[in-house]
Amino acid sequence: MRNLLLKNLTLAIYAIVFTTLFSACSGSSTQQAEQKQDSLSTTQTSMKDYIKEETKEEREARMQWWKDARFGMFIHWGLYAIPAGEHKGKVLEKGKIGEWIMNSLQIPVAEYEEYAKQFNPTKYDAKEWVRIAKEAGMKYIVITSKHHDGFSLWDSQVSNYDVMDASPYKKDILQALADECKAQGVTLCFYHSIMDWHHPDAQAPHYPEYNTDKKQNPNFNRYVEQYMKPQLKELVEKYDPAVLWFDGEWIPEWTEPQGKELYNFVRNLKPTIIINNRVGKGRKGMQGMNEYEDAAGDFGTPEQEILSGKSNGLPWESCMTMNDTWGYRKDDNNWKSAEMLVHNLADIAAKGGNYLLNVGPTAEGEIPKPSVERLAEMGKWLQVNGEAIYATKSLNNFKEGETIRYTQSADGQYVYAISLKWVGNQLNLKNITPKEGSEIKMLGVDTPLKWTYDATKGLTIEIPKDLQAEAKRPCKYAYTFKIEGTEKQ
Ligand code: H79
Repeated sequence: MRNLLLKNLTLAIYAIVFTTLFSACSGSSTQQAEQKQDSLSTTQTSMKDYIKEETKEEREARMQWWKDARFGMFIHWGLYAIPAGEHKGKVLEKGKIGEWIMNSLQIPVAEYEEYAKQFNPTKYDAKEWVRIAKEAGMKYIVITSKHHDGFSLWDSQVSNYDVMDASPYKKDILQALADECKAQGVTLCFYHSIMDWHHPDAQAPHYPEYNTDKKQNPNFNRYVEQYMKPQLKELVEKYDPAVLWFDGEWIPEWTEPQGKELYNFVRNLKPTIIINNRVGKGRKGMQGMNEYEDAAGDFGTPEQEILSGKSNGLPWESCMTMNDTWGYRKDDNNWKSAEMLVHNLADIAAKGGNYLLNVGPTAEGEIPKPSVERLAEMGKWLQVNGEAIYATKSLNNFKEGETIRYTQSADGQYVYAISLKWVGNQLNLKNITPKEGSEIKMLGVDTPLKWTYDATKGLTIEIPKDLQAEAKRPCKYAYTFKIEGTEKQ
Protein backbone atom coordinates (compact mmCIF):
# COMPACT_ATOMS: atom_id res chain seq x y z
CA MET A 1 0.00 0.00 0.00
CA ARG A 2 1.47 3.27 -1.07
CA ASN A 3 -0.44 5.56 1.12
CA LEU A 4 0.00 6.09 4.83
CA LEU A 5 -3.51 7.49 5.09
CA LEU A 6 -4.96 4.30 3.66
CA LYS A 7 -2.95 2.22 6.10
CA ASN A 8 -4.16 4.23 9.03
CA LEU A 9 -7.65 3.82 7.70
CA THR A 10 -7.18 0.04 7.55
CA LEU A 11 -5.91 0.01 11.11
CA ALA A 12 -8.87 2.13 12.15
CA ILE A 13 -11.25 -0.34 10.50
CA TYR A 14 -9.54 -3.20 12.31
CA ALA A 15 -9.93 -1.29 15.57
CA ILE A 16 -13.63 -0.79 14.90
CA VAL A 17 -14.07 -4.45 14.03
CA PHE A 18 -12.29 -5.39 17.23
CA THR A 19 -14.49 -3.13 19.31
CA THR A 20 -17.58 -4.50 17.59
CA LEU A 21 -16.48 -8.03 18.34
CA PHE A 22 -15.84 -7.33 21.99
CA SER A 23 -19.16 -5.58 22.46
CA ALA A 24 -20.96 -8.37 20.64
CA CYS A 25 -19.49 -11.37 22.41
CA SER A 26 -22.92 -12.90 22.89
CA GLY A 27 -22.54 -14.27 19.36
CA SER A 28 -24.27 -11.70 17.21
CA SER A 29 -21.13 -10.77 15.27
CA THR A 30 -21.42 -10.82 11.50
CA GLN A 31 -19.61 -13.26 9.28
CA GLN A 32 -17.63 -10.39 7.81
CA ALA A 33 -16.40 -9.38 11.23
CA GLU A 34 -15.35 -12.95 11.97
CA GLN A 35 -13.29 -13.00 8.80
CA LYS A 36 -11.60 -9.79 9.83
CA GLN A 37 -10.90 -11.21 13.24
CA ASP A 38 -9.20 -14.19 11.65
CA SER A 39 -6.42 -12.01 10.33
CA LEU A 40 -5.73 -10.51 13.73
CA SER A 41 -6.54 -12.90 16.50
CA THR A 42 -4.38 -15.74 17.74
CA THR A 43 -7.22 -17.52 19.43
CA GLN A 44 -9.08 -18.57 16.32
CA THR A 45 -11.60 -21.19 17.30
CA SER A 46 -11.28 -22.94 13.92
CA MET A 47 -7.52 -23.33 14.20
CA LYS A 48 -6.37 -26.89 13.77
CA ASP A 49 -3.54 -28.10 16.01
CA TYR A 50 -1.22 -29.62 13.41
CA ILE A 51 1.43 -30.43 15.98
CA LYS A 52 -0.95 -32.79 17.77
CA GLU A 53 -3.05 -34.01 14.87
CA GLU A 54 -0.68 -34.65 11.98
CA THR A 55 0.40 -38.27 11.61
CA LYS A 56 3.97 -39.32 10.91
CA GLU A 57 2.91 -40.42 7.41
CA GLU A 58 1.25 -37.09 6.70
CA ARG A 59 4.34 -35.23 7.84
CA GLU A 60 6.65 -37.37 5.74
CA ALA A 61 4.48 -36.84 2.65
CA ARG A 62 4.51 -33.07 3.23
CA MET A 63 8.31 -33.04 3.62
CA GLN A 64 9.09 -35.28 0.64
CA TRP A 65 9.68 -32.63 -2.06
CA TRP A 66 11.95 -30.73 0.31
CA LYS A 67 14.05 -33.75 1.25
CA ASP A 68 14.37 -34.71 -2.42
CA ALA A 69 15.41 -31.17 -3.38
CA ARG A 70 18.62 -31.31 -1.30
CA PHE A 71 20.08 -28.03 -2.47
CA GLY A 72 18.72 -24.51 -2.11
CA MET A 73 19.81 -20.89 -2.39
CA PHE A 74 19.66 -18.61 0.63
CA ILE A 75 19.43 -14.91 -0.26
CA HIS A 76 20.21 -12.29 2.39
CA TRP A 77 19.23 -8.98 0.96
CA GLY A 78 18.13 -5.75 2.54
CA LEU A 79 19.25 -2.25 3.53
CA TYR A 80 22.48 -3.60 5.05
CA ALA A 81 23.77 -4.16 1.52
CA ILE A 82 24.17 -0.36 1.27
CA PRO A 83 26.65 0.15 4.14
CA ALA A 84 28.10 -3.21 3.09
CA GLY A 85 30.13 -3.44 6.30
CA GLU A 86 30.96 0.26 6.78
CA HIS A 87 28.81 2.96 8.39
CA LYS A 88 29.95 6.59 8.66
CA GLY A 89 33.59 5.63 8.32
CA LYS A 90 33.34 2.84 10.89
CA VAL A 91 34.20 -0.59 9.54
CA LEU A 92 32.68 -3.72 11.03
CA GLU A 93 35.19 -5.90 12.82
CA LYS A 94 36.57 -8.77 10.83
CA GLY A 95 34.34 -11.83 11.08
CA LYS A 96 31.20 -9.81 11.91
CA ILE A 97 28.26 -10.41 9.63
CA GLY A 98 27.09 -7.60 7.34
CA GLU A 99 23.35 -7.83 8.04
CA TRP A 100 24.01 -7.25 11.76
CA ILE A 101 25.60 -3.82 11.20
CA MET A 102 22.69 -1.95 12.81
CA ASN A 103 23.29 -3.87 16.04
CA SER A 104 27.07 -4.22 15.87
CA LEU A 105 27.77 -0.53 15.20
CA GLN A 106 24.86 0.55 17.42
CA ILE A 107 23.14 2.63 14.77
CA PRO A 108 20.02 4.46 16.02
CA VAL A 109 16.77 3.55 14.26
CA ALA A 110 16.31 6.96 12.62
CA GLU A 111 19.87 6.94 11.34
CA TYR A 112 19.56 3.43 9.91
CA GLU A 113 16.25 4.35 8.28
CA GLU A 114 18.19 6.73 6.03
CA TYR A 115 19.41 3.69 4.12
CA ALA A 116 15.83 3.01 3.03
CA LYS A 117 15.85 6.33 1.18
CA GLN A 118 18.93 5.17 -0.70
CA PHE A 119 17.73 1.67 -1.51
CA ASN A 120 17.42 1.66 -5.29
CA PRO A 121 18.67 -1.64 -6.71
CA THR A 122 18.30 -0.79 -10.38
CA LYS A 123 20.32 -3.85 -11.42
CA TYR A 124 17.99 -6.28 -9.64
CA ASP A 125 17.01 -8.88 -12.23
CA ALA A 126 14.87 -11.63 -10.74
CA LYS A 127 15.10 -13.65 -13.94
CA GLU A 128 18.88 -13.67 -13.70
CA TRP A 129 18.89 -14.58 -10.00
CA VAL A 130 16.58 -17.54 -10.58
CA ARG A 131 18.63 -18.59 -13.59
CA ILE A 132 21.80 -18.56 -11.44
CA ALA A 133 20.09 -20.69 -8.79
CA LYS A 134 18.63 -23.08 -11.32
CA GLU A 135 21.88 -23.53 -13.22
CA ALA A 136 23.61 -24.25 -9.92
CA GLY A 137 21.21 -27.16 -9.47
CA MET A 138 19.36 -25.45 -6.64
CA LYS A 139 15.72 -26.46 -6.38
CA TYR A 140 14.49 -23.76 -4.01
CA ILE A 141 15.22 -20.21 -2.95
CA VAL A 142 14.86 -18.83 0.57
CA ILE A 143 14.93 -15.02 0.53
CA THR A 144 14.80 -12.62 3.49
CA SER A 145 11.30 -11.15 3.37
CA LYS A 146 12.38 -9.31 6.53
CA HIS A 147 15.65 -9.63 8.45
CA HIS A 148 16.36 -8.43 12.01
CA ASP A 149 16.62 -4.81 10.83
CA GLY A 150 12.88 -4.87 10.13
CA PHE A 151 12.88 -3.68 6.52
CA SER A 152 10.39 -5.57 4.34
CA LEU A 153 11.10 -6.45 0.72
CA TRP A 154 7.45 -6.37 -0.33
CA ASP A 155 4.56 -3.94 -0.15
CA SER A 156 3.35 -4.77 3.34
CA GLN A 157 -0.11 -3.57 4.32
CA VAL A 158 0.85 -3.07 7.96
CA SER A 159 4.14 -1.27 7.43
CA ASN A 160 5.60 1.80 5.85
CA TYR A 161 9.09 0.46 6.37
CA ASP A 162 9.10 -1.50 3.15
CA VAL A 163 10.51 -1.29 -0.33
CA MET A 164 7.36 0.29 -1.72
CA ASP A 165 6.74 2.96 0.87
CA ALA A 166 10.20 3.85 2.17
CA SER A 167 12.53 3.41 -0.78
CA PRO A 168 12.87 5.17 -4.13
CA TYR A 169 12.86 1.77 -5.86
CA LYS A 170 9.11 1.29 -5.30
CA LYS A 171 8.86 -2.14 -6.84
CA ASP A 172 7.81 -5.33 -5.12
CA ILE A 173 11.00 -7.38 -4.96
CA LEU A 174 9.27 -10.54 -3.77
CA GLN A 175 6.61 -10.38 -6.47
CA ALA A 176 9.24 -10.25 -9.21
CA LEU A 177 11.05 -13.19 -7.65
CA ALA A 178 7.82 -15.15 -7.16
CA ASP A 179 6.91 -14.67 -10.82
CA GLU A 180 10.34 -15.82 -12.02
CA CYS A 181 10.44 -18.79 -9.66
CA LYS A 182 7.15 -19.91 -11.10
CA ALA A 183 8.30 -19.35 -14.70
CA GLN A 184 11.56 -21.27 -14.20
CA GLY A 185 10.29 -23.99 -11.87
CA VAL A 186 12.21 -23.09 -8.72
CA THR A 187 10.39 -23.23 -5.37
CA LEU A 188 10.05 -19.95 -3.49
CA CYS A 189 10.47 -19.77 0.29
CA PHE A 190 10.87 -16.96 2.82
CA TYR A 191 13.19 -16.25 5.72
CA HIS A 192 11.40 -14.09 8.29
CA SER A 193 12.85 -12.65 11.47
CA ILE A 194 10.84 -12.77 14.68
CA MET A 195 13.26 -10.30 16.26
CA ASP A 196 12.74 -6.77 14.89
CA TRP A 197 15.16 -3.94 15.69
CA HIS A 198 12.98 -1.35 14.00
CA HIS A 199 9.53 -1.92 15.46
CA PRO A 200 8.72 0.15 18.59
CA ASP A 201 6.82 -2.79 20.10
CA ALA A 202 9.74 -5.14 19.49
CA GLN A 203 13.50 -4.55 19.94
CA ALA A 204 13.81 -0.93 18.76
CA PRO A 205 13.65 0.58 22.29
CA HIS A 206 16.50 -1.72 23.38
CA TYR A 207 18.93 0.58 21.53
CA PRO A 208 21.97 0.74 21.68
CA GLU A 209 21.95 -3.05 22.05
CA TYR A 210 19.01 -4.32 20.04
CA ASN A 211 20.00 -7.95 20.50
CA THR A 212 19.95 -8.14 24.27
CA ASP A 213 18.63 -10.73 26.69
CA LYS A 214 18.60 -8.14 29.48
CA LYS A 215 15.48 -6.32 28.31
CA GLN A 216 11.99 -7.29 27.26
CA ASN A 217 9.51 -5.08 25.47
CA PRO A 218 6.22 -5.28 27.42
CA ASN A 219 4.33 -4.53 24.19
CA PHE A 220 5.88 -7.39 22.26
CA ASN A 221 2.62 -9.27 21.99
CA ARG A 222 1.08 -6.29 20.21
CA TYR A 223 3.89 -6.48 17.63
CA VAL A 224 3.22 -10.19 17.23
CA GLU A 225 -0.54 -9.86 16.78
CA GLN A 226 -0.79 -6.61 14.88
CA TYR A 227 2.37 -6.66 12.82
CA MET A 228 4.26 -9.94 12.55
CA LYS A 229 1.28 -12.26 12.07
CA PRO A 230 -0.49 -9.96 9.61
CA GLN A 231 2.79 -9.77 7.68
CA LEU A 232 3.08 -13.54 7.60
CA LYS A 233 -0.51 -13.81 6.44
CA GLU A 234 0.25 -11.39 3.61
CA LEU A 235 3.34 -13.36 2.62
CA VAL A 236 1.54 -16.69 2.57
CA GLU A 237 -1.55 -15.42 0.78
CA LYS A 238 0.23 -13.24 -1.75
CA TYR A 239 3.29 -15.29 -2.67
CA ASP A 240 2.44 -18.83 -1.59
CA PRO A 241 5.86 -19.73 -0.13
CA ALA A 242 6.67 -23.42 0.30
CA VAL A 243 8.79 -22.89 3.41
CA LEU A 244 8.84 -20.29 6.18
CA TRP A 245 12.29 -20.06 7.68
CA PHE A 246 12.08 -18.23 11.01
CA ASP A 247 15.05 -16.75 12.86
CA GLY A 248 15.75 -14.38 15.76
CA GLU A 249 13.72 -16.60 18.09
CA TRP A 250 16.27 -16.46 20.93
CA ILE A 251 15.01 -13.11 22.27
CA PRO A 252 13.59 -13.37 25.81
CA GLU A 253 10.24 -12.01 24.60
CA TRP A 254 9.67 -15.26 22.64
CA THR A 255 8.52 -18.53 24.22
CA GLU A 256 7.97 -22.12 23.11
CA PRO A 257 4.15 -21.88 23.48
CA GLN A 258 4.24 -18.78 21.25
CA GLY A 259 6.34 -20.74 18.79
CA LYS A 260 3.87 -23.61 18.72
CA GLU A 261 1.01 -21.17 18.30
CA LEU A 262 2.81 -19.43 15.43
CA TYR A 263 3.55 -22.79 13.82
CA ASN A 264 -0.14 -23.63 13.88
CA PHE A 265 -1.10 -20.13 12.73
CA VAL A 266 1.03 -20.55 9.60
CA ARG A 267 -0.01 -24.16 8.95
CA ASN A 268 -3.65 -23.09 9.19
CA LEU A 269 -3.00 -20.47 6.50
CA LYS A 270 -1.30 -23.07 4.30
CA PRO A 271 -1.49 -26.68 5.53
CA THR A 272 1.28 -27.99 3.24
CA ILE A 273 3.84 -25.37 4.24
CA ILE A 274 7.13 -26.42 5.85
CA ILE A 275 8.47 -24.50 8.87
CA ASN A 276 11.93 -24.61 10.44
CA ASN A 277 12.61 -25.26 14.12
CA ARG A 278 13.49 -21.63 14.85
CA VAL A 279 9.78 -20.93 15.01
CA GLY A 280 10.03 -22.01 18.67
CA LYS A 281 12.76 -22.29 21.29
CA GLY A 282 13.90 -25.84 20.60
CA ARG A 283 17.08 -25.06 18.70
CA LYS A 284 20.32 -26.11 20.37
CA GLY A 285 22.87 -23.32 19.63
CA MET A 286 24.49 -23.15 16.22
CA GLN A 287 24.41 -26.94 15.87
CA GLY A 288 20.76 -26.26 15.28
CA MET A 289 19.01 -29.52 16.12
CA ASN A 290 16.42 -29.71 18.89
CA GLU A 291 17.16 -29.63 22.58
CA TYR A 292 13.89 -31.24 23.60
CA GLU A 293 11.47 -33.79 22.18
CA ASP A 294 8.29 -31.92 21.32
CA ALA A 295 9.83 -28.74 19.88
CA ALA A 296 7.83 -26.95 17.18
CA GLY A 297 9.10 -27.03 13.60
CA ASP A 298 9.67 -29.50 10.79
CA PHE A 299 13.44 -29.41 10.39
CA GLY A 300 16.62 -28.62 12.25
CA THR A 301 18.86 -25.74 11.20
CA PRO A 302 22.61 -26.21 11.71
CA GLU A 303 24.22 -22.85 10.92
CA GLN A 304 27.70 -22.67 9.40
CA GLU A 305 28.21 -26.32 10.27
CA ILE A 306 27.38 -29.81 9.09
CA LEU A 307 26.14 -32.49 11.45
CA SER A 308 28.89 -34.96 12.31
CA GLY A 309 26.58 -37.86 11.44
CA LYS A 310 23.03 -38.65 10.45
CA SER A 311 20.16 -37.15 12.39
CA ASN A 312 18.07 -39.42 14.57
CA GLY A 313 14.77 -38.56 12.95
CA LEU A 314 14.44 -34.81 12.53
CA PRO A 315 15.04 -33.67 8.92
CA TRP A 316 17.76 -31.04 8.72
CA GLU A 317 19.24 -28.36 6.54
CA SER A 318 22.68 -26.90 6.91
CA CYS A 319 22.80 -23.20 6.01
CA MET A 320 26.13 -21.72 5.08
CA THR A 321 27.83 -18.73 3.61
CA MET A 322 30.31 -18.87 0.71
CA ASN A 323 32.50 -16.24 2.37
CA ASP A 324 32.10 -15.05 6.00
CA THR A 325 28.95 -12.95 5.78
CA TRP A 326 25.28 -13.44 4.88
CA GLY A 327 24.44 -9.85 3.92
CA TYR A 328 26.88 -8.25 1.47
CA ARG A 329 30.17 -6.90 2.87
CA LYS A 330 32.37 -5.18 0.34
CA ASP A 331 35.57 -6.19 2.19
CA ASP A 332 34.85 -9.90 2.55
CA ASN A 333 36.81 -11.91 0.01
CA ASN A 334 37.31 -15.03 2.05
CA TRP A 335 35.62 -17.34 -0.44
CA LYS A 336 35.37 -21.08 0.01
CA SER A 337 36.59 -23.03 -3.01
CA ALA A 338 34.12 -24.67 -5.40
CA GLU A 339 35.73 -27.95 -4.39
CA MET A 340 34.89 -27.40 -0.74
CA LEU A 341 31.31 -26.47 -1.61
CA VAL A 342 30.87 -29.64 -3.68
CA HIS A 343 32.38 -31.72 -0.87
CA ASN A 344 30.00 -30.11 1.61
CA LEU A 345 27.03 -30.96 -0.60
CA ALA A 346 28.12 -34.60 -0.93
CA ASP A 347 28.80 -34.89 2.80
CA ILE A 348 25.41 -33.38 3.69
CA ALA A 349 23.53 -35.56 1.18
CA ALA A 350 25.23 -38.68 2.55
CA LYS A 351 24.03 -37.70 6.02
CA GLY A 352 20.50 -37.18 4.73
CA GLY A 353 20.43 -33.38 4.98
CA ASN A 354 19.86 -30.37 2.76
CA TYR A 355 22.36 -27.67 1.84
CA LEU A 356 21.14 -24.07 1.89
CA LEU A 357 23.94 -22.02 0.42
CA ASN A 358 23.89 -18.25 0.76
CA VAL A 359 24.40 -15.34 -1.58
CA GLY A 360 24.44 -11.72 -0.44
CA PRO A 361 23.55 -9.45 -3.35
CA THR A 362 24.91 -5.89 -3.55
CA ALA A 363 22.86 -2.74 -2.99
CA GLU A 364 22.56 -2.43 -6.77
CA GLY A 365 21.00 -5.87 -6.95
CA GLU A 366 23.78 -8.07 -8.22
CA ILE A 367 24.91 -11.42 -6.88
CA PRO A 368 28.69 -11.04 -6.38
CA LYS A 369 30.74 -12.54 -9.18
CA PRO A 370 32.74 -14.94 -6.97
CA SER A 371 29.42 -16.44 -5.81
CA VAL A 372 28.13 -16.75 -9.37
CA GLU A 373 31.33 -18.50 -10.46
CA ARG A 374 31.21 -21.02 -7.64
CA LEU A 375 27.55 -21.74 -8.21
CA ALA A 376 28.20 -22.36 -11.90
CA GLU A 377 30.89 -24.88 -10.91
CA MET A 378 28.49 -26.66 -8.58
CA GLY A 379 25.90 -26.74 -11.36
CA LYS A 380 28.39 -28.38 -13.71
CA TRP A 381 29.21 -30.97 -11.08
CA LEU A 382 25.53 -31.68 -10.46
CA GLN A 383 24.82 -32.06 -14.18
CA VAL A 384 27.02 -35.16 -14.02
CA ASN A 385 26.47 -36.30 -10.44
CA GLY A 386 22.98 -35.07 -9.57
CA GLU A 387 21.63 -38.62 -9.64
CA ALA A 388 23.72 -39.37 -6.53
CA ILE A 389 22.39 -36.30 -4.68
CA TYR A 390 18.73 -35.54 -5.44
CA ALA A 391 16.00 -37.77 -4.02
CA THR A 392 18.48 -40.21 -2.53
CA LYS A 393 18.42 -42.04 0.79
CA SER A 394 21.32 -42.52 3.13
CA LEU A 395 22.99 -45.77 4.12
CA ASN A 396 23.56 -46.77 7.74
CA ASN A 397 27.26 -46.19 7.13
CA PHE A 398 27.22 -42.90 5.27
CA LYS A 399 30.96 -42.92 4.70
CA GLU A 400 33.99 -45.12 4.24
CA GLY A 401 37.34 -43.71 5.27
CA GLU A 402 37.68 -39.96 5.02
CA THR A 403 37.07 -39.56 1.31
CA ILE A 404 34.12 -41.78 0.38
CA ARG A 405 30.52 -40.67 0.93
CA TYR A 406 27.61 -42.98 0.18
CA THR A 407 24.07 -42.35 -0.96
CA GLN A 408 21.48 -44.74 -2.31
CA SER A 409 18.75 -44.48 -4.98
CA ALA A 410 15.24 -44.07 -3.60
CA ASP A 411 14.29 -47.62 -4.68
CA GLY A 412 17.36 -49.05 -2.97
CA GLN A 413 18.67 -50.65 -6.16
CA TYR A 414 21.83 -48.59 -6.53
CA VAL A 415 24.49 -47.38 -4.16
CA TYR A 416 26.47 -44.27 -5.08
CA ALA A 417 30.03 -44.04 -3.82
CA ILE A 418 31.18 -40.44 -4.11
CA SER A 419 34.93 -40.08 -3.87
CA LEU A 420 36.03 -36.65 -2.67
CA LYS A 421 39.38 -37.10 -4.32
CA TRP A 422 40.62 -38.68 -7.53
CA VAL A 423 41.13 -42.37 -6.81
CA GLY A 424 44.05 -43.21 -9.10
CA ASN A 425 44.06 -46.64 -10.74
CA GLN A 426 41.86 -48.55 -8.33
CA LEU A 427 39.12 -47.96 -5.82
CA ASN A 428 38.60 -50.47 -3.03
CA LEU A 429 35.34 -50.42 -1.07
CA LYS A 430 34.74 -52.66 1.92
CA ASN A 431 31.20 -51.61 2.79
CA ILE A 432 29.36 -52.54 -0.41
CA THR A 433 28.23 -55.86 -1.82
CA PRO A 434 27.70 -55.52 -5.59
CA LYS A 435 25.11 -57.56 -7.43
CA GLU A 436 26.75 -60.39 -9.26
CA GLY A 437 27.25 -59.73 -12.97
CA SER A 438 26.08 -56.12 -12.73
CA GLU A 439 27.67 -53.09 -14.34
CA ILE A 440 29.54 -50.45 -12.37
CA LYS A 441 29.91 -47.04 -13.96
CA MET A 442 31.42 -43.72 -13.12
CA LEU A 443 28.74 -41.06 -13.57
CA GLY A 444 29.49 -39.12 -16.73
CA VAL A 445 31.38 -42.00 -18.36
CA ASP A 446 29.55 -44.37 -20.72
CA THR A 447 31.86 -47.38 -20.62
CA PRO A 448 31.32 -49.73 -17.68
CA LEU A 449 34.31 -50.22 -15.40
CA LYS A 450 36.01 -53.55 -14.64
CA TRP A 451 35.54 -54.79 -11.10
CA THR A 452 36.14 -57.75 -8.86
CA TYR A 453 34.56 -58.74 -5.59
CA ASP A 454 35.81 -60.91 -2.82
CA ALA A 455 34.16 -61.25 0.60
CA THR A 456 37.37 -60.40 2.46
CA LYS A 457 39.04 -57.99 0.02
CA GLY A 458 35.78 -56.23 -0.78
CA LEU A 459 34.95 -54.53 -4.05
CA THR A 460 37.76 -53.38 -6.29
CA ILE A 461 36.99 -51.10 -9.22
CA GLU A 462 39.57 -50.49 -11.96
CA ILE A 463 39.88 -46.95 -13.30
CA PRO A 464 41.00 -46.97 -16.95
CA LYS A 465 44.11 -45.12 -18.10
CA ASP A 466 42.27 -42.70 -20.35
CA LEU A 467 40.50 -41.19 -17.32
CA GLN A 468 43.72 -40.50 -15.44
CA ALA A 469 44.36 -37.20 -17.18
CA GLU A 470 42.37 -34.49 -15.43
CA ALA A 471 41.03 -33.07 -18.69
CA LYS A 472 39.54 -36.45 -19.65
CA ARG A 473 37.46 -36.84 -16.50
CA PRO A 474 33.72 -36.16 -16.60
CA CYS A 475 33.93 -33.52 -13.85
CA LYS A 476 36.12 -31.98 -11.20
CA TYR A 477 36.12 -32.05 -7.37
CA ALA A 478 34.42 -35.42 -6.67
CA TYR A 479 33.68 -38.61 -8.64
CA THR A 480 30.70 -40.91 -8.34
CA PHE A 481 30.59 -44.68 -8.81
CA LYS A 482 27.16 -46.13 -9.44
CA ILE A 483 26.96 -49.65 -8.08
CA GLU A 484 24.03 -52.02 -8.28
CA GLY A 485 24.08 -53.61 -4.86
CA THR A 486 23.62 -53.10 -1.17
CA GLU A 487 25.37 -52.02 1.97
CA LYS A 488 27.20 -54.86 3.70
CA GLN A 489 25.14 -55.91 6.70
O1 H79 B 1 20.41 -14.68 8.95
C1 H79 B 1 21.69 -15.12 9.26
C2 H79 B 1 22.26 -14.43 10.45
O2 H79 B 1 22.03 -13.03 10.42
C3 H79 B 1 21.51 -15.07 11.59
N1 H79 B 1 21.18 -16.39 11.13
C4 H79 B 1 21.67 -16.54 9.77
C5 H79 B 1 20.86 -17.50 8.96
C6 H79 B 1 22.29 -15.05 12.81
N2 H79 B 1 21.81 -14.56 13.86
N3 H79 B 1 22.67 -14.67 14.83
N4 H79 B 1 23.70 -15.21 14.43
C7 H79 B 1 23.52 -15.49 13.14
C8 H79 B 1 24.76 -15.44 15.34
C9 H79 B 1 24.22 -15.21 16.70
C10 H79 B 1 24.04 -16.26 17.56
C11 H79 B 1 23.53 -16.03 18.88
FE1 H79 B 1 22.61 -17.44 19.92
C12 H79 B 1 22.27 -15.56 19.24
C13 H79 B 1 24.26 -16.26 20.05
C14 H79 B 1 23.37 -16.02 21.17
C15 H79 B 1 22.14 -15.59 20.64
C16 H79 B 1 21.60 -18.77 18.79
C17 H79 B 1 21.00 -18.70 20.03
C18 H79 B 1 22.91 -19.23 18.98
C19 H79 B 1 23.07 -19.41 20.32
C20 H79 B 1 21.90 -19.09 20.97
